[in-house]
Amino acid sequence: MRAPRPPQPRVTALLLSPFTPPAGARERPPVGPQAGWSPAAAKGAPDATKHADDPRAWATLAADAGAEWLELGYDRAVEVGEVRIHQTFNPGAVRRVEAFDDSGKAVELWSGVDKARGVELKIEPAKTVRTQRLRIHLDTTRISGWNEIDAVALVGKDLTLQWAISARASSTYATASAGPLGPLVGQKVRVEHLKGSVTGVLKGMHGELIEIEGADGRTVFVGSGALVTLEPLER
Ligand SMILES: [Ca+2]
Repeated sequence: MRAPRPPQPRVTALLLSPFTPPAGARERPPVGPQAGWSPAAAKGAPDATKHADDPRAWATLAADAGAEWLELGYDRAVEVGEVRIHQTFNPGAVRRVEAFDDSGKAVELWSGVDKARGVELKIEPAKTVRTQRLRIHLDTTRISGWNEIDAVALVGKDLTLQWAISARASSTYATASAGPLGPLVGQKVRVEHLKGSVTGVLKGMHGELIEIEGADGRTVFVGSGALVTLEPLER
């Protein structure tokens, strides 16, 4: 008589959603959370090649998903004289720029259509706002293909120029390294693992670790060896 087989893990997401790269996906996706096209690529002075798809610039996960944003932090608060956005690939998708004032309130500096679509988009706000945090809103359906941003300068009315020291974004192509889970990145999922379960947004996969952001804002990593099921809650 043969010993009963141990229960096999059910990995429903992997079975239901075999990995198919999105149309137009790059041939060699980056690997790891620090990989190319991450929000961090928009920190510092411009270093990406102009008019080129370059991992030294930030790119969204999907090329033409619609509303996306990039938020940048600076060392010192200044009264905004100018914002210079370096759009190094498929420029023209920026639709609005906001600055967060000292109280944390978002103040619109500019909104409209970037008709020039040059590498450098210069915004000179009419109003006076003191800030050290900017948010750049894009409508990626305006210009097809990835709309990459290499760097954003905050120029003060005192003529000081600063490059960003921190950055975060609505999405990033860096998470394309999630491999088979790629199609589910950014979606709400329920993960059952050997010690319980967690519900939250799938942020990506880093080696053997699956990153989930819970509703309370806490980030949880589940080792793929401990994964029992991972199922999308939304389609
Ligand atoms: Ca850069």
